[in-house]
Amino acid sequence: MSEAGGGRGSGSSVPQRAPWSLVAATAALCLVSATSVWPVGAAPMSREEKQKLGNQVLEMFDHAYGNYMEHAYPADELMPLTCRGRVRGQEPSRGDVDDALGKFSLTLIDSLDTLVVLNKTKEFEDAVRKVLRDVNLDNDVVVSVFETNIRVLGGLLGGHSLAIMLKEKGEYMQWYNDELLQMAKQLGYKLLPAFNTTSGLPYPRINLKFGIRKPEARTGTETDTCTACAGTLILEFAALSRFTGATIFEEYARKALDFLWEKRQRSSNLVGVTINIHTGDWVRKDSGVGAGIDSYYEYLLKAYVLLGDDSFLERFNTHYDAIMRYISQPPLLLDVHIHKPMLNARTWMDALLAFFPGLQVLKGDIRPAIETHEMLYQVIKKHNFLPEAFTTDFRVHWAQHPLRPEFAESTYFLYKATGDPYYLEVGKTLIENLNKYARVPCGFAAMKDVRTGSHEDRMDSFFLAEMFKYLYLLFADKEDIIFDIEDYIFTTEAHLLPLWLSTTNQRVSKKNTTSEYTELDDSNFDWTCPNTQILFPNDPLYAQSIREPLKNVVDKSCPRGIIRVEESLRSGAKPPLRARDFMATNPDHLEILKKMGAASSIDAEDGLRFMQEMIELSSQQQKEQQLPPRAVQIVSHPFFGRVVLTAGPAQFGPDLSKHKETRGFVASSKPYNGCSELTNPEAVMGKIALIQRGQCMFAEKARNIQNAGAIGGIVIDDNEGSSSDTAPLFQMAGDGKDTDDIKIPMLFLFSKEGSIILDAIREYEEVEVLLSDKAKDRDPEMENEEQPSSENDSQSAEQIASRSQEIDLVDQESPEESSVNSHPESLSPVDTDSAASVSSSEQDSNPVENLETTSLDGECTDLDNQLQEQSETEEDSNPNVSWGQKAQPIDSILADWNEDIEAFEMMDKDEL
Ligand code: DMJ
Repeated sequence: MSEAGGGRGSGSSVPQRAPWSLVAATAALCLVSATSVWPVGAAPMSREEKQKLGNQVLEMFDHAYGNYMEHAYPADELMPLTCRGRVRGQEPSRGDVDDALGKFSLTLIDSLDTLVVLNKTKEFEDAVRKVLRDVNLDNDVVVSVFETNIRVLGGLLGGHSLAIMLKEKGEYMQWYNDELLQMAKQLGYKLLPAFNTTSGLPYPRINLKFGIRKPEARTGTETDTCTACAGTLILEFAALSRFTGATIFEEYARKALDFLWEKRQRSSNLVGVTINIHTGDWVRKDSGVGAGIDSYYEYLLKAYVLLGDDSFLERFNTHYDAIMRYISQPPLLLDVHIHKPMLNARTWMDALLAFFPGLQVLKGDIRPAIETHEMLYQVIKKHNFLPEAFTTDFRVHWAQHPLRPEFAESTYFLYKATGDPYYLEVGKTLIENLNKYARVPCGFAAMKDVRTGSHEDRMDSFFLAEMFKYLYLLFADKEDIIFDIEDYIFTTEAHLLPLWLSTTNQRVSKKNTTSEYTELDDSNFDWTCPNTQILFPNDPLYAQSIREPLKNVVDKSCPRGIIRVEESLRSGAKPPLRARDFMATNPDHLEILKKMGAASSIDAEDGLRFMQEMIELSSQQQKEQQLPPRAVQIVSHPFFGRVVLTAGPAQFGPDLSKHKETRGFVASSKPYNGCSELTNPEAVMGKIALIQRGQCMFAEKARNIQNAGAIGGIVIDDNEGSSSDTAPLFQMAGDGKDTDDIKIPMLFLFSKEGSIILDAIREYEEVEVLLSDKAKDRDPEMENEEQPSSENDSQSAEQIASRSQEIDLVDQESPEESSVNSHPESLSPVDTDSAASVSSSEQDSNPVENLETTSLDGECTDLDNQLQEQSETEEDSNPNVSWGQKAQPIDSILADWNEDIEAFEMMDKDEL
């Protein structure tokens, strides 16, 4: 028995499965049985190929983990472009996303159980020793309760679970005496003050040292939290209780879940995205399965699997029924309003929902899982990664991609459920894309913009906790893993908790809520495991037959609500007026508008959608005035195209999306500000000139370097520390005059990105770059090279990074000679080029609308025409046809919809 209490300590005997664990076993059965019986028909992947891919995953993990340990540890995360650790307070704040960083070596803790899954037992043992030796959980830092729970508490518990497994096997971890569990318990107690609310819902943040609400804590005034933030605790907290015997953790997590359940919207059985932790009122009443809610649903089902408590399954099934009724519009999953669940609340989806097909597999509902997964895969095939948000017509809505693992997770579970080798091919594509587009000499860098292929200086800890686990397991056979993965459940961060916890320390009192579930529809259970036999009715091509119609869904899609429009066409109903077609001069349109919101709910639905579309259309039109971001790709040794920097466009000079990219070596101009005739034309002739921002207009700089024979220019920001990670996209304005004479492309880099180039020049002298609208495939030379052994490259990158810290910028001469003046206070009082505009695309706070509009409209002409014809025919035959019976004045309709409109506007502003 461990010191911590009655939990299963390291000396316990082999765990027994709980009687109810048939449930988990059954779910597991769903996952494994299909694998072994997959019939001939699909092209299987050979064992050799699977092993090759598994080894590739191992090598990639080594590259990510090795670089973190070498260049970032003990910092929380690696910054893979500058090859150093991200230490909170030492980098410009990124807002909420930094709340995961608690100065507790986050990536190391999050990676612990991945090491064991990947068979790196020795490294695991070393890592555990480092955690015990170095990690301090008592820092004066305000952290997210949710992130700390899933990543750190979950990481420690996953590490403990596998440490005791290894100890029991008798070879490794023989010295281990529940030390990780003790740390987990210490952390658990640190999180408990967050639950000090009347509702039992936790505050979103807590100070690790000072808790909450004390002046030193600097937190505790928040009133809202997200549903997932309050509803994603039960697995870790219950595991902590059951491992240690201290029931308080499980009790608190249950209480929060009970409260959320009570607050569900009773008519729709849906929950909103954010809730007031004091009053329990829904603050955001939109509801989906992605950002803000996702893991609440996941934890209800998994709590049932781990704890065997029927009430969790009943709640999950009730919610699932509502999700399938309102949110699921296969293959799409679209947010709706909790009070008006027939109304879509958005016309875009976020990347976090990619976990949902995996959850549907656990539920046993395979068909929609296959459909949604296939749709997501089509989006990935178009953009190489899943953008943070994309519209229902599959345009990029928010172009970032922080190497999220959800799609890999669903791919793994779908493979386990279907055994279809197609999913192995999907995994192979994910591996290829990661190596091709995200791999940098010092790790893997998040994508700043999937359209340009530019990078961001971040490698989130979940990349190691989740991505490598799921990818490795996808290709692994049972014998490739040193323990039975079926004995564990994955938390939302893919940490492993043993199923035997269900029968350990069950002393927590459970609320008897049976009577609350009377509305449950039994048909829910038709889909649960083990019904995969029915789902795969002797048809080896079942999964393929579900995917096939979706193969071209991305390229051939029609904007918004495809399915509902088609349905209305089929049923002979009049097609709704779409905002993009609306003309204020068309009397028919005005008539339709007047009638919207009248008695029938269809009219109201159309009206609300119309308003929503209008708002989106207008914000889209505003965004379309903005130029999209550009890319500066370093193509010379040792980068070979692997580092892609986000660059701001110029409102003058050639448009890089229409012209061929410009490739050339870089040279600093003299004077470095480029504000007068260059004194070193021989140095910049035929090259891409580097110029510092400030002192004159951008167009003037462009003319000066062009006159000196430069083929392009890169303006580097003189505001020290500025970075595309934290600043909105910047575009360089012209000088208000005719700029047609400027024939060379000009791009803008913030200081951090600029210093990567300047440091590369110091290191390698000859630095060649590509200026383009989108990163190009890396050099074939690079492909022939070994995968970066990391050593040379990362050493160089490290040197560059440390060099960049050392730059002491004193005058305005060439950086090669002296350095760059980057002190903001030394700016000339007339910083004329600061007249440049800042793009409103502000990626960090507002999604960027994709400007590559493709030819979607053209592709949809047929359907549009059909709709138009149908509409005309009906109008001809029945000129009095009306969509609503009781017309309301537009003002009153608008008043009715006011709340929804505000919600739409808010949603548009919200970050994921
Ligand atoms: C992970 O930290 C967890 O999976 C969480 O539930 C939400 N998503 C991130 C990774 O995208």
